[in-house]
Amino acid sequence: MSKTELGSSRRVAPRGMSRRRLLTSVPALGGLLATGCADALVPPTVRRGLIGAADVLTMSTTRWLMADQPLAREYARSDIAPDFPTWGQTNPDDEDYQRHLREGFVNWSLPVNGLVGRPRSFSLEELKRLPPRTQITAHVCEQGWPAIGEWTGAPLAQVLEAAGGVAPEARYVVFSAMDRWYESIDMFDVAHPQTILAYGLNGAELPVGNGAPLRLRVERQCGYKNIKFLRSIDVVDSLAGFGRGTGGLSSDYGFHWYGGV
Ligand SMILES: Nc1nc2c(c(=O)[nH]1)N[C@H]1C(S)=C(S)[C@@H](COP(=O)(O)O)O[C@H]1N2
Ligand SMILES: [Mo]
Repeated sequence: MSKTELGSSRRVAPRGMSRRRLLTSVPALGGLLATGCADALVPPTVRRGLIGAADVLTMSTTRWLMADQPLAREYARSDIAPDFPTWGQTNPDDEDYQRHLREGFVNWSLPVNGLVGRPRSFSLEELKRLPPRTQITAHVCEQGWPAIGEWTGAPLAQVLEAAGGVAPEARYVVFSAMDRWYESIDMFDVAHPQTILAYGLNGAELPVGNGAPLRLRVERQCGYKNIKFLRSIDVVDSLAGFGRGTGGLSSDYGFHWYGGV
């Protein structure tokens, strides 16, 4: 996929943004900045040249418009796609993954490491015992297809809370997958109520092709940020040490780190 395709899939302002919303966003942004939340405006990785200027402008404008954390649009049951597509990796050949798949994921667990009060692992059952959230949203793949699905999962903020909460110096959450994909998001998206670790799709267990047993749903970002087949989570103050250090496999290969829809 070319960079232009990626760029064109992003909109600077969410649809239906009114002048009033714009104006009420300003004090909210002030609040963001007052809390020292500059990360919310500038990506950790900026590409070279003109497209780098676009990286900064796109993220800062989007975040300015979203300073009060609006929800991504949620749809009706009747809007759900009959067959949610599978895309990219659909069944990692990783040995551990294949074993967990055979065992029905009963021995799988998600380590939550790094800058949390009590680093620990969560079994699927433990994640399901956290207050769940269900949302019918549009998945927008940067490669040109959207699909509406109903996702159920544990809000990421709840998971981190159950791990003792995040330290003040935490800046990003890094997600590693069983197919060696990794991605990261900043605390602004971590805190959003629609950012969930999903174990269900359309009222059923998350299918293998869609990332079983657990995937990220970060509804205000493109398809590629919604990482499937989660292996572990790290709460960090720096993205160095993961892959090529840009904060994701996609950004390692030249995509914008911030995939705002
Ligand atoms: N681990 C992992 N996560 C991934 C991918 C992948 O190949 N591996 N593909 C990404 C892309 S580009 C998209 S569009 C969505 C596709 O999700 P789906 O298979 O549920 O449609 O997953 C994203 N997350
Ligand atoms: Mo995608």
